[in-house]
Amino acid sequence: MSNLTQLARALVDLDEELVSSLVKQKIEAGEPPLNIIKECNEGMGQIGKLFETNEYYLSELIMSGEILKGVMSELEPLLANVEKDSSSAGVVVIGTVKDDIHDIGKNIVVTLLKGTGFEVVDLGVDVPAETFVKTMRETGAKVLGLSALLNFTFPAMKEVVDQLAAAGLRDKVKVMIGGAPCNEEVRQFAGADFLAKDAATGVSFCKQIYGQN
Ligand code: B12
Repeated sequence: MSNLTQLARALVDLDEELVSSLVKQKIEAGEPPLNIIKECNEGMGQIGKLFETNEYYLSELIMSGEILKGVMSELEPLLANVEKDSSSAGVVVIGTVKDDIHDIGKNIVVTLLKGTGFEVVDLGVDVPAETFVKTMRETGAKVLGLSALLNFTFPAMKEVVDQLAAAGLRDKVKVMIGGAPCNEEVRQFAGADFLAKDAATGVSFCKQIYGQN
């Protein structure tokens, strides 16, 4: 834990005031918002580890989520301005899969996509596979983003992909997945097209699919 930055460390300590003042300082110093998010993610990862080893409990997890939401409310206006030049770049449907209510990462992706000119249909959290499929059919979107942070919700991602196939939509839709514990193995298991390790990579993928790169 010793190599954490001061900001990540403050987050792990759940020191809301220090986190807030460090973020403000960084914004004023012109630090890119995505770098600030990256630092925060390092802290969140560490909090996750402390939770796993029973040094932190659910209350600390909740608190960390609240602090991070505060950081995001500071950063959102800046993210929305990352790239303003494009008109409607395309439609992207996104949501957190069934039985999973983690949404901070997904919301970052939504903000970045909107800031890049995409029209985003955000289905929220705990979204059943049927809702994803219905929305893909209705919107004709070419990209579907699924977020999952719990190992036991990986099958829910696979369920969405399977139901897309059953509905005859699989070859019309590119599925990208994200969320801290997702890796290449999970992507293969779910049958998704793309694994995004961070929000910016997800946006690049959408640009690629909609032919902007
Ligand atoms: C905050 C938090 C919570 C908050 C969530 C608040 C909220 N509104 O989201 C609360 C307290 C509610 C919570 C609850 C639980 N949590 Co929790 N939680 C976390 C924690 C500490 C941080 C998550 C976070 O917001 N990270 C910051 C964001 C910015 O990162 P991110 O989500 O990964 O997103 C980035 C990328 O992954 C990517 N991305 C994410 N989604 C997507 C989607 C697409 C399409 C794309 C392109 C990109 C993308 O972009 C983002 C920005 O770059 C993690 C620890 C960790 N390592 O992540 C545990 C963690 C995810 N939780 C965990 C657990 C176990 C739980 C609970 C089961 C605890 C319990 N006993 O009740 C419950 C489950 C509730 C439920 N049914 O969903 C475990 C999961 C273990 C596992 N792999 O299965 C973790 C990993 C902690 C741990 N190490 O044990 N949690």
